[in-house]
Amino acid sequence: MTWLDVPGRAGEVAVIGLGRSGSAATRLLRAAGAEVYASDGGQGPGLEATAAALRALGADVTVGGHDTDRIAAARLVVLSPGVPPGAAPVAAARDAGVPIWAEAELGLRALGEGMPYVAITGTNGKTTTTALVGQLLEAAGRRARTAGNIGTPLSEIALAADRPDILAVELSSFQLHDMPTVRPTVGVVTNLAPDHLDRYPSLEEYYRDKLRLFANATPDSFWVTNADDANSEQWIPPLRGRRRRFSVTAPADGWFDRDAASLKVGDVPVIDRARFPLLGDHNVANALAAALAVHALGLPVSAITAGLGRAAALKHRMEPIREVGGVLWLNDSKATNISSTEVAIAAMDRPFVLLLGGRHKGEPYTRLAGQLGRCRVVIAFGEAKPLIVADLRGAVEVVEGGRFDEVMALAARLARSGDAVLLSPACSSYDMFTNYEERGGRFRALVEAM
Ligand code: UMA
Repeated sequence: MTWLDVPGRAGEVAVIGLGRSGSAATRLLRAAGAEVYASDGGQGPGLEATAAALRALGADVTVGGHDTDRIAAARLVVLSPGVPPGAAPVAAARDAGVPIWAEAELGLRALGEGMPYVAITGTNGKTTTTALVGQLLEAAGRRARTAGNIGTPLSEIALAADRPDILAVELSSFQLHDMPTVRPTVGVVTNLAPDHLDRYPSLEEYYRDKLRLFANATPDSFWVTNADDANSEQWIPPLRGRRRRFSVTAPADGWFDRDAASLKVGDVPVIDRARFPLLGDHNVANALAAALAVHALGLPVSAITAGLGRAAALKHRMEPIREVGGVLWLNDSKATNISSTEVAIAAMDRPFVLLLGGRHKGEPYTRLAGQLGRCRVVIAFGEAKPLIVADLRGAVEVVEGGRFDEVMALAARLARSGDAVLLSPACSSYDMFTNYEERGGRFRALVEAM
């Protein structure tokens, strides 16, 4: 039996969605000699180009729709994370009893049981934590790669000629939903908070997908969880294996000793807060999570100290762009839910103008109301504008913005020297942009043009 065999089933593999994951999965499947039917419901020149490249590799590709009968007859479906479980092609596969694997499941199976990986999930901070784990492993001389939701599909790693010796894998709830054999060497949950209520019928179902990370826990498993997060403490059950907790408020396995201004693993100082370059307590928590994860793998504290000292802010995550006329412009476009924006607000140490808006994801904005003490004004924009205005009026001054360049010009007028302008929208970007990266890129371009 090979990594691709599904007991009792034969025929072609159906790949659904041809973004980064579906495209990489199709290439991996073709390289493994499988017959592939790949389809995408979208249209456009980009998808046509992808389709042509995959056809050249011998895949049968449809764009602009899915042949659901063909998908229902497949031996296996490989699913892109952005395709919701209720979508017609997914429902067709499920109703016909076809096994469904997330693209990440496919990639990890291809890499084989021998590939160790740290898997990081959670609502917020998982990308930063994944990047930090990757940096710490590299600082210790390991040939590490980051993969998964952070950007590079696992299938792409599996296809690459130079095999890493360990991975830092970011997993979203969408991916975990269809990963029946996930079994990380070390698993990290950064925190659990409401998100994706546009896709999940309830919060419980969203959390349940996150908790699938633990489904195959063994006595050898290693888990890192957040002692400060009441949701994690409540929802994560007792686990097989060893569990370590991090805290920025009290002594724990990994903790922030505020009096000594030092990040510690147990009693051992790892790095002074002043030497760790990322802004905000939330990034101290991410650093502690990453430190505990690599410590579990046997990395020496000296390597952790060196790696954390060299950490750099990721794009679109509390990323300082530059100061213009005494106003600091901060790009936190990745904040696509309320709790992520709460974290950004908590990290602000000067007055700020907050750019809030985009496509609404289901949670009320009233939760932000009590935290806007330093906020000079909120500029509401995008589809969520009327909801934001209704939810925050009375708590803070709210003005309405139009197009994104007008929002930026308005922010420049309203901010005073010594302020910051914070793009931390608490919404997805899909009403005005292709994705959050494009939104953050536009923010940067407009600031650079000032
Ligand atoms: N599509 C269909 N049928 C449908 C719905 C969509 O064919 O019913 C097609 C679309 O037309 C599109 C394709 O599916 O062409 C897109 O697939 P995708 O949304 O899964 O996007 P990918 O490019 O494969 O990117 C995915 C992740 N995207 C999502 O989970 C939405 C990327 O995470 C990830 O980096 C990438 O795989 C590599 O692993 C992004 C993300 O926003 C950053 N993640 C969410 C988050 O962090 O909140 C979960």
